[in-house]
Amino acid sequence: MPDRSAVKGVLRTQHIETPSWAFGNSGTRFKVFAQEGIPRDAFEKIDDAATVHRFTGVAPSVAVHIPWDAVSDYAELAQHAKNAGVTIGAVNPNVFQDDDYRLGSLCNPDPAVRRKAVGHFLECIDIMDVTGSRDLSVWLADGLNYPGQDSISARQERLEESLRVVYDRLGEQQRMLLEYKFFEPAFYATDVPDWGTSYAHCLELGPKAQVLVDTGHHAPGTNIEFIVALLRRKGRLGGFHFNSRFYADDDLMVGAADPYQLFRIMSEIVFGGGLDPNSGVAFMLDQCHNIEPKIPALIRSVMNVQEATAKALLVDTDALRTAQQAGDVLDANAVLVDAFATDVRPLLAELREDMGLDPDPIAAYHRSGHAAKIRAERVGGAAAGWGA
Ligand code: AOS
Ligand code: ZN
Ligand code: ZN
Ligand code: ZN
Repeated sequence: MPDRSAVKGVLRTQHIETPSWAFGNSGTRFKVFAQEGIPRDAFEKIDDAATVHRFTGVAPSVAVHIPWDAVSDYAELAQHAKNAGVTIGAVNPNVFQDDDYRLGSLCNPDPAVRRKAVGHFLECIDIMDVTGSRDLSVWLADGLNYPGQDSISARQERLEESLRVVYDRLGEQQRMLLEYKFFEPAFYATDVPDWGTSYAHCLELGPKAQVLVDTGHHAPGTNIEFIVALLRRKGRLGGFHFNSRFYADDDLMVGAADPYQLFRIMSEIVFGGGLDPNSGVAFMLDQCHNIEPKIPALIRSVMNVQEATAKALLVDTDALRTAQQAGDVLDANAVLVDAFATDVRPLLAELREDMGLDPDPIAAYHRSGHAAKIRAERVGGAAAGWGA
């Protein structure tokens, strides 16, 4: 069995990035339910991310979305993050909320619109230079609603050309993470629908282009851990957008819908050496908390990732290999299931105490009075929410 203190040692080094947009108001196309105490600007979103880090100890960075988090001085934003105890992580360009993008961004048939979208990506890399961010997270809403609407292959060519310009602007230490999603907002064909399309573009672009796996972006029944294992083997797994789904891109808390799937994904990460801080696998959350309070939901999400990771680290790999080599199907499966069935909460409580944290981050947050404090402080301002 893996050694308890070694497991804790690895868990200390796993960092889980929170998304700035999860702290703002969000909703569905039916209704956005406004909450109290919501951040009024990017600075306050960073404060909330720092709060999540303060209680969990393993969420030291926050991803930003531009222009939702646009500010006049990014050095000041980065300094603000530093003072709060976190850093600015991935920069997410937004090329889906402008009238010009009705027919797409990097794949748009109009070269002027493509230039505008590429220009926004380049601006985001300028921001990364200032904030010290490593990753440009690229998700495109590009696609087609109707067969015949545009040429599928011409769009791939435009995509290739546009991504090349962006890729060539990346600095030595910077990367482009290309996210895929099989539908929505386009419903007939999406221009980067699956890991294979993303992987093909990344291969052509070069080693700084890596695939980003959003766990909510697959058809029901897709074996996500297979994708993870394959991309990891090929050295092209840039990271995750974690969330859970019952139906589509639900963006619910990671580990809520199917903790066993999350465990299987994390097991492939462990088997593939993806927890090594040098592996370059970024663990990011991409969630929306439409009806539940946001900060506790993000604390819970970080804990859920930690629990799945702890269980994956507890897999008895020697026993697993022995059973696999002996062709013992049931024993091999039992080794995995045993690890999944282990209650790792005492181990994680101990780890938190080792780190000088409260063993129960959610209870500690509620006791802290922080929710009442931000409710009082943040009255009268317009909340900076999803799509703000
Ligand atoms: C969209 O479905 C993707 O998951 C993107 O990562 C997106 O930028 C993010 O969810 C914010 O809306
Ligand atoms: Zn995502
Ligand atoms: Zn998504
Ligand atoms: Zn999602």
